[in-house]
Amino acid sequence: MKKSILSALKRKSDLFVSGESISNELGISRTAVWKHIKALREEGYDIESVHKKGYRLLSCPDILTLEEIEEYLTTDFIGRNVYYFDSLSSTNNKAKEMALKEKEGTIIIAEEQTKGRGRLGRNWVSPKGKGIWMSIILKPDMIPSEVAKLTLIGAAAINRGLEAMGINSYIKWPNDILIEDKKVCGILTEMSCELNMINYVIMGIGINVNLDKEDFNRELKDKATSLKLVTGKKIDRKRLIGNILNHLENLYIPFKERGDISKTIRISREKSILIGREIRVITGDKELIGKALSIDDEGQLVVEFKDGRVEKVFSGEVSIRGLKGY
Ligand code: BTX
Repeated sequence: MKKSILSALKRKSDLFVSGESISNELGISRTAVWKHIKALREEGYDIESVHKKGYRLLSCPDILTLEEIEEYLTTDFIGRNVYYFDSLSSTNNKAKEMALKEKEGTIIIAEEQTKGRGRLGRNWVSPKGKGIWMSIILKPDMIPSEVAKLTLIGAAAINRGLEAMGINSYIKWPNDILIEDKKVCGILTEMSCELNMINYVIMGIGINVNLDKEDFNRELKDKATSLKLVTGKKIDRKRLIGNILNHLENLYIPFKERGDISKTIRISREKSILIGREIRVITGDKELIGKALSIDDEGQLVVEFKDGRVEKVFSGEVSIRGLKGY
């Protein structure tokens, strides 16, 4: 009901809607309308009420509920079911708890994470209200070894979503997005599978949107940045989520239906920060130095090592030589 009232107010944008018309349209009492208006105000909606005129929506809060992001979505299923939390330990953990019974495309968003995770048990800084900390539940019908490609699809979608906001970024294969050589976003893809089938995949995306300098601790201040810091202005998180999810669905569908990742690969190559650079490849406790030559059609990084061997790296840790922390 609260959602219907909000839609009625949004439909009229800056005009008044009378309490009577809302109560007639929805078949509820005027007192009930008032109660829902009060609840909306508590969520941060600025609603003016004027005697004999009714209610007028003055502004919406900067929150990432479905009601707030859906006007930016053109997707069929990704982001059409949203679970929104004020605080979670990790959206990936929550998504895992829910994944089996939720439909594909469901997303879990939190305003803050108290134990946000990176790869290999590393920590992901996720301060309240300043980023996009979300996990997307996907259920592709394919063999588990294909899952690494989903991270590339996620990275390409984020790159395109940022571009739609006028922000240029680079992809550090396989799971980071960099701007000005600093990390602005990371992807953590996790899955549950049987020998030959995937039960579900959780694509966790963390984007530093409106973080300020003081949100980054000493370890991060030289190697991480936010969209606000690089553009010098506050970025609309709702529009950004919409752009990313729209691109994600466009890139995901051909992959899910036909195994086609050609468009993702094109973006990964065009926006790669690694190709042509000296890199370190870390596998287990081994570290090798080489030059990133290209990304092949399967999404593997082609590296020429110091001894002249040319090999494909499918997943793993890669850092750029000479760049702090990368
Ligand atoms: P990663 O292992 O590639 O990167 C983790 C490393 O990045 C950390 O060790 C630290 O050096 C650095 N780091 C930590 N926080 C930040 C930050 N906010 N910005 C830039 N650098 C940082 C990358 O793992 C994958 C991160 C995924 C995060 C999302 S958020 C939603 C979802 N839920 C969850 O718990 N994780 C994912």
